Amino acid sequence: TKTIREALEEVIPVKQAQLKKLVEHLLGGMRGLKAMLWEASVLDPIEGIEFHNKTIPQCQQELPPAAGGKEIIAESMLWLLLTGKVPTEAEVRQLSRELAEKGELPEYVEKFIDSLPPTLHPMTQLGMGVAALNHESKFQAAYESGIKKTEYWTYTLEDSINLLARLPTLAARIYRNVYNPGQPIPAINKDLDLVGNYVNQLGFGENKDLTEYLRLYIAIHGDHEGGNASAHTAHLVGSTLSDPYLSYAAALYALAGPLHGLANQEVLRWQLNMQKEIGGEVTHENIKEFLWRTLKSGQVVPGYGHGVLRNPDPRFMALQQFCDTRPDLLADPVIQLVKKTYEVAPDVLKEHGKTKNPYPNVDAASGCVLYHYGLTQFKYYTVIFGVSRALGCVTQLVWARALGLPIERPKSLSMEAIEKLIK
Ligand code: CMX
Repeated sequence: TKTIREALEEVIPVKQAQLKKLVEHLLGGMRGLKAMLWEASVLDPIEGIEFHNKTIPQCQQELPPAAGGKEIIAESMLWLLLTGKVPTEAEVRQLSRELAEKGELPEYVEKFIDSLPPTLHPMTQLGMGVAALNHESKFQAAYESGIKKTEYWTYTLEDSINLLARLPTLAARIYRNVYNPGQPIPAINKDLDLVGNYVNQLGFGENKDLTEYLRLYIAIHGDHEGGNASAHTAHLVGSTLSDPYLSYAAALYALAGPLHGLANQEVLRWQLNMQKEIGGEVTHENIKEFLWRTLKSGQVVPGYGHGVLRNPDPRFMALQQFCDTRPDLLADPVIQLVKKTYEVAPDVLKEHGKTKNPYPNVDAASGCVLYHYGLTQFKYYTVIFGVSRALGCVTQLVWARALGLPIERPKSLSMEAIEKLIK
């Protein structure tokens, strides 16, 4: 008698052989398949992301910053994503105040998060906290009481604003519990923007440069059209009329994968290993050798490649530009290493010949600046991405309900059915 494992060991090679014969587009992760409506942003393979037809430099010019700041803030970006319009400064300040007023966590969520082991990955904790917030869902309560389809979007918007308001408070609490337990967390300042409060609660409020960096970081990570794994997950789960909390919790677990948002944690680990191996003498040759060692050991070069982009990611360029204007960042050895890696990695990846995009994506640059400013716990980096990506995901949830989009239900095929189709 076979065990179930032995039975499976027999079946897997047969199916693997069958799979090899099948056409690529059906098996290539749906790359290039046009199958989703997503209003807020469009990703051009060459030009990169545009938010309602505005490039990142245009957004940097047009969107109101925080009082006393220069960079785009989350509220301005959210307004643009949701409405397609550039907000006035007064509109942005009003939105900041609304978010600050709604930012406190319910006590049961605080207790729940505080009860988690600090060894549990911060991303796992974030998803759990967001899912628990669904206890508060106005959409779910209204749905149970029997609302009309035309009213769905208003409750979705209310949940979305509450979620966005609480997400940084939750993320900061996780940071404090894991890395700085026992220290009091400052109260939300109602006159400050969302990210200003987030940085305060993380314990870095004195650092104005880090605050500005995180404002930019969170605004430009906010949306990357609909097909990326986190956005698509939120959209799929939301299409079942799960509320924004549950939809976004699911999205966070897609973001937590190393091929997606976790890459920013991986990049820093990899660059620090490179620094350790290379030692004092950082040359293009040394970096090249390290890149080849990574590739020959069968690993991907983290922070390089992309499912859609075929040029350096403009988000990477925007973060590099932030560094270029600050001498302390330019002098940092890890930031210099990231820059030098960018000078050689595309050619190495081209020679390696596998990836369709040998250029850096946003994750190649994002972590090293956090590291420089003392936010050195790189397991936490994807959480910051998670605070940001909610901007685009909730925008789509609101519009999907406003437009009455249906539950997603694509057709799948067995191998036999595919073979019949292509015969
Ligand atoms: N290093 C080495 N090999 C790479 C590579 C890289 N950075 N990027 C892609 N490849 C390989 C793929 O693994 C694939 O190999 P196989 O044919 O053996 O499976 C081949 O090149 C073709 O892949 P592709 O079509 O160019 O890329 P995909 O669309 O399949 O994947 C991505 C895109 C981002 C997952 C991939 O480039 C990757 O793994 N990059 C490193 C991880 C990373 O930086 N992820 C962050 C992306 C941005 C984000 O979502 O945050």
